[in-house]
Amino acid sequence: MLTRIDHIGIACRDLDATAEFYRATYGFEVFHTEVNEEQGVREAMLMVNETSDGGATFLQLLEPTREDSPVGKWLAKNGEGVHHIAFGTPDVEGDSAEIRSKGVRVLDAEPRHGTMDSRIAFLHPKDCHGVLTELVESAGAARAAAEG
Ligand code: CMX
Ligand code: CO
Repeated sequence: MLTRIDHIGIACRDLDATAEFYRATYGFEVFHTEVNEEQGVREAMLMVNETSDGGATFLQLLEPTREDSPVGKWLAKNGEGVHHIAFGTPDVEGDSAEIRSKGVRVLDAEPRHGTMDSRIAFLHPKDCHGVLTELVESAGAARAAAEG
């Protein structure tokens, strides 16, 4: 069951300059930074709020590490802007299977490594009315579920 918005992914050309815009304009501080070579991104997570299931809601700023990555290709075509939305779940495998059974292409046969030790899976934007959609099982949400 999807329980919250985990993050909104925003493609940018200059991660540090974009993070500074969010700090100066809204007061959002960088909570975490990471390079995810598998996804081809350098990213910064800005926390907007915490949630009761052990997860939180973030903005995820994404700078491509290579031009042929999903974000690199998307930036070349569209310029900077909102790239994807991500829903939080305590059970990414279960939700992926259920959503797949409804005819939506799940791009990741097995969940992949996401930011802050989360486990993630993407849904094809063409099956989601044009919105690239990510499912996220955060390490914190998984812990909260295990503790009951
Ligand atoms: N949102 C909406 N539509 C998108 C999209 C996006 N982010 N990215 C691509 N599309 C659309 C394109 O506009 C294109 O549509 P048209 O055929 O109508 O022009 C179509 O999908 C195919 O696009 P493409 O440029 O040829 O790209 P690919 O098919 O090679 O890849 C996708 C598209 C979604 C399969 C790929 O981007 C992907 O696997 N994404 C998941 C991984 C990812 O995005 N990682 C980065 C974020 C990491 C993180 O959040 O941690
Ligand atoms: Co994301």
